[in-house]
Amino acid sequence: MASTDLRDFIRTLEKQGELKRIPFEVDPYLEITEFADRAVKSGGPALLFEKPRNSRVPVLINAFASMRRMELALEVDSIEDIAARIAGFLQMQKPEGFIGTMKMLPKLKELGSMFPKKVSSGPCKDVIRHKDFSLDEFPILHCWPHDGGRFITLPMVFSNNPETGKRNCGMYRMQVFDGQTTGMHWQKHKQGAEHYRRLLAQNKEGRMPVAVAIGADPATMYSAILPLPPEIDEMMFSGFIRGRPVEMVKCETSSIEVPAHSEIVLEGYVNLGELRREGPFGDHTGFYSLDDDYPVFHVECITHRKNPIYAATIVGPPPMEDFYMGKAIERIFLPLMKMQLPEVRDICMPAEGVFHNLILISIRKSYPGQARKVMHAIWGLGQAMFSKCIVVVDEDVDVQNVQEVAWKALNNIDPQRDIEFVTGPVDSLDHASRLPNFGSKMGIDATMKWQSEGFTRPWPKVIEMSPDVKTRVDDLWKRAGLHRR
Ligand SMILES: Cc1cc2nc3c(=O)[nH]c(=O)nc-3n(C[C@H](O)[C@H](O)[C@H](O)COP(=O)(O)O)c2cc1C
Ligand SMILES: [Mn+2]
Repeated sequence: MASTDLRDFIRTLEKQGELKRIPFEVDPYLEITEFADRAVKSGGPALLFEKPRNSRVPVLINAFASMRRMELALEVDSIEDIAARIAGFLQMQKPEGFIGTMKMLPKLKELGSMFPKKVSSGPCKDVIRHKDFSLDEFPILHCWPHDGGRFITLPMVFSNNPETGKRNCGMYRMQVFDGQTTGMHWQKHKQGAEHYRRLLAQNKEGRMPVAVAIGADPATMYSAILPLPPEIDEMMFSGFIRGRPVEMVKCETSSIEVPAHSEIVLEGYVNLGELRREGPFGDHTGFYSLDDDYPVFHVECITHRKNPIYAATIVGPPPMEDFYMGKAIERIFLPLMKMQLPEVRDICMPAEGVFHNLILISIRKSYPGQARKVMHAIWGLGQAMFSKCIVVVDEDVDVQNVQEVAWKALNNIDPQRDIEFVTGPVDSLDHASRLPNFGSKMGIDATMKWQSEGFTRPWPKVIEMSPDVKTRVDDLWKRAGLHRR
């Protein structure tokens, strides 16, 4: 049964030995970061700080910070199970006869459970505060020494597309400016920014309603980071993962809906045209992202549960919690990518590549130039457009083994011939590109080169010992008293 809310998930983590409570005072100013960083880098548990300094609200951090915790969050034995379920739907065929139709019913029921369910109230309305509230009551982290301030780091930011009315939920950090005001760091390419642009085009003076939920059931929190196509509702995807609809409740001050089981909800608006300096922020690249102008979020009303719990994460030099969240994205989206690019066998985004800097991809090559076709397809595929370096290898290379990729790819390339540069949009966090959001990207065709690609020299085999010799030496090895390999 899917977790109902954050508390349910905390109980699960605790039962599985995946959570440590910290019963004494720790400072949300830098100290919690140092705890979380050490924990994730040493394979430690999720942390629940029961007494953050200057707040009565406990802080949960690193709840997703290992593959095991990602599996518990998404209630699967392996993240591949979700990929397999998606593949099952993509390969669904028209049923044959009565028995075929009957066999399909569970799948249809599964589809029915995806859709969010509107409810009239929920625990997030336990306490409703229209005035006399302040963000200072919450233990919002000051993450790194040179950060521009305190940042809400794990928010689910809800807005509606002004043209289609469709909902979007994205995770965009929010810098606290004062008790009622924050930044809204939706980057240019993201859906929140698109809604803002559409509204601004219609009405330069108006307001854009926005609601921010902090802490909910883990699948719903997680769905906020998924790179879904713009018109796909993250809440529906969460329902699909959970096998149970997400219950949504209307805000007090706008028609935006938020998960009814949220811990904390900030309701408010963004003034169209109002920008303010945001940052710097110690980011998931491992560098401080530079300060820049971003929209401003004004909080009008806060609703929360009785004794709310504040959910947070920190990002920084990899690997951090977001690496595990991203690894799950890599696995979940592979079947969808394969639908567009059937030659793809596997992909890997190593931690050091911080997602957008490096994608390793293995393909089954069937025609000349196919590796380059795959690169260009990836540069045209949603947020994968940010991929700064794409390395394409043949299917015999295990891309999950970065050492194997480095060894084979570097042997296989003639750099001038096999590296292709393109220019286009780059990640907003890229600090090296010639311009913000615009720069160059590189694809490396490290597949074996064919005659039909103009390569006429012979291509050598990889060295391997013959199996009979291996077996013989297994015995001799033991006779020699050497340890078995
Ligand atoms: C911890 C964390 C923090 C993030 N912070 C931001 C951010 O500040 N701004 C941003 O544009 N994207 C941020 N992202 C990435 C977006 O959540 C992600 O690109 C998401 O797919 C955007 O959703 P959208 O396509 O609905 O806009 C963050 C992701 C994580 C995991
Ligand atoms: Mn979206």
